[in-house]
Amino acid sequence: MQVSPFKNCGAVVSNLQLATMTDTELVELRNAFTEYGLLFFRDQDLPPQEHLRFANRFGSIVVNKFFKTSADSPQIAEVRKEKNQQTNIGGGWHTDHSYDDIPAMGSILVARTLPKTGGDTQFANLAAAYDALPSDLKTKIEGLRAIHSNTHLYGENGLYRLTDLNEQLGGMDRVGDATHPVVIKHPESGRKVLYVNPGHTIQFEGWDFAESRALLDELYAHVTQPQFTCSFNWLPGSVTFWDNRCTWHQANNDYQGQARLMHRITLAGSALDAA
Ligand SMILES: O=C(O)CCC(=O)C(=O)O
Ligand SMILES: [Fe+2]
Repeated sequence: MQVSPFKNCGAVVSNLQLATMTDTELVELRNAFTEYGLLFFRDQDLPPQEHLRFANRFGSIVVNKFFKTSADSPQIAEVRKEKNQQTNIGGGWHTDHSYDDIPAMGSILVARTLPKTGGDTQFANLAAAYDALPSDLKTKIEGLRAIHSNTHLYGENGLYRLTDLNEQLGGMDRVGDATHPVVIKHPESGRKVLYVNPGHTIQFEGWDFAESRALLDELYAHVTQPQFTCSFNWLPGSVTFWDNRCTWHQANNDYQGQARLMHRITLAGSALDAA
């Protein structure tokens, strides 16, 4: 198994087949996951049952409350865009399930149907972004907590409900909020990480909306600089495994008229403590 840093975030793991890896390789993979928080794999043979088996070897599965699940398994979420559909899932920067009290640890995404071109996924490295924050911003956000929600996306009249993605979504009654520290101590690496994201963070606890908006926008402008982000181009057999506590991602929606289907399994995490 070989682990090579990828652009500005994450690493490519080669010489490893996820479906047949040994327990020793699994330990190495855990270490790489803790170090990089974002791993890319090529040329994998990972049919749904092997996708599930890999997920269960690594952690315990948690099911998304809103996405349709695959006919292969109720534990596999479909990230689907039909040929005639305009809106895609995850088209803006976010991290998965930050609206839960105990957010998901990671997500394992497997390519099933890809457009001829386009449909890359972009990632951001929130540990590196935190480290590089100007010290006055670090001081400003120390000790803050933020409210994360899904109501504005998946609730009645939520953003996604007003698009042609709605047919693929359920769980309108399962919306809710959670609060988390703005700077968390990563549960495994111990690193300080900026834990707010454009998709789900709505405001800082105890702050008004406009004040929150201004600081969130400042933080987001910092994170989305090229030195903290990268783009991954999917090929048949590609798999990506990201840590939701220290990355953001967004799926490019630049392949109108073509279908794209990904299978996602999400792994359960632990409560997040302030750094
Ligand atoms: O389709 C993608 O590339 C990513 C979509 C997404 O946000 C997810 O699977 O969590
Ligand atoms: Fe996502």
